[in-house]
Amino acid sequence: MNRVFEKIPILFLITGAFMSASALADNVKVNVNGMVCGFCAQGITKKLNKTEAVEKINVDLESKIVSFSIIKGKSLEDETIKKLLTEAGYSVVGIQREKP
Ligand SMILES: [Cu+2]
Repeated sequence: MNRVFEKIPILFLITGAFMSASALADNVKVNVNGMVCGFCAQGITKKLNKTEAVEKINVDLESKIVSFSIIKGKSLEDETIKKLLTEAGYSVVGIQREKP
């Protein structure tokens, strides 16, 4: 069970490297405390998907980073990200955005 989730970040890193050249959306990295297992990762992914503003969500439990891209033409404020994750029971340590 755990092994599957360990491989997911690597897959996303590889596909992400190919896609970042063409995508123009913001890439967001959120440092989150409190994520401990695959269920946390699933829950957070679901929460973010509900906003319908993000894609390519990746949860890296080891580095405690949730990363995703903002869909072109949509936006998601830092405050909203913080609120969503805090409501889910996690604490946001920091948010970084980078334009490709
Ligand atoms: Cu968990």
